[in-house]
Amino acid sequence: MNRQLATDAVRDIFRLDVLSGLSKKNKSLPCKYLYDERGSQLFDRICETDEYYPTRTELQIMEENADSIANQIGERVMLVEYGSGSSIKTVKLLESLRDPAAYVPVDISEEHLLRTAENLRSAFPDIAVLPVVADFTQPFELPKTGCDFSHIALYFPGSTIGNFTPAAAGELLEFMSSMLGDHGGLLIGIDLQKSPAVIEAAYNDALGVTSEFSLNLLKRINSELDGNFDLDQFKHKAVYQSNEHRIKVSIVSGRAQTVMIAGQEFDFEEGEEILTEYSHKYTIDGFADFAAQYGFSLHKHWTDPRQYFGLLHLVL
Ligand code: AVJ
Repeated sequence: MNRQLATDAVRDIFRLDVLSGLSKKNKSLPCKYLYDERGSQLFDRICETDEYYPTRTELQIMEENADSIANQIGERVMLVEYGSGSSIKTVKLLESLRDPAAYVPVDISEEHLLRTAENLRSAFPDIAVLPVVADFTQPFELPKTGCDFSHIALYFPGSTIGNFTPAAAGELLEFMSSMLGDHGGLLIGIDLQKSPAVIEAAYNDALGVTSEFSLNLLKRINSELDGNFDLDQFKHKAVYQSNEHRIKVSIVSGRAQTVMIAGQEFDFEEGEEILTEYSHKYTIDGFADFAAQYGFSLHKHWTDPRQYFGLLHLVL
């Protein structure tokens, strides 16, 4: 497939997903579409806000346990990262691993991915950096490579698993286990349950970066799908749902209004919400039990002194 056809196909799927999500009684949009070029940049800025603790906490855990993590993962690994974004934490991991053979970042945001891959190539000339542009929620192929590696380690940091409903997270774990075969393991970051006030603040930063990140999805629909969302008439909202142990992020219509997208009309009532993201919070034991249903067992885990975040090494 040439590049233009590939781009058109991606655009078609985006349009179909948006039109079907907004046609439902409870409107929703898939959170993976938050990460266009601008969205990926905004996410990096979210990680810099005072309130958003997950990224810096996970990084701190990696820094303080680098040797122990590297020992668990083993030598000559092919590290496959799901949803690599800017690979901030990966640099730390690649530095600590023993003689890593290859790094395969997988991400939906092509430009961002290729730029990051280029930077890592110059920083780590001895590691084969093999980026894959893919939606990792769908099965994808690992790159064919001449480099010899002894096993695969899947790296799924950032608590991205939290965006999945338990059913979808289960499917992903199943797919991961099929990719791993008998060897290798999964190093996964999960955001832990804690005071709802701390969690809610992380998704409602005072500078409004998270709000801009959410509303950027409407901007993207306007420019890529010929939409006419009036961005001043929609608001970001994030609340913690204690029973489900999750943050629910939505975009709320400020008034009754009609929006045109790709030639179709969508009516909004005042206060009507578009669900854009869930971010589920787990306990270490809760997640280990969950993953056990898909054949994984918890080998070792690391956390921070406040127990805000967990990094788990699971093997089949
Ligand atoms: C990248 C999915 C982990 O759920 O915390 C951050 C995304 N959304 N602020 C999260 C996000 C709003 C983030 N993940």
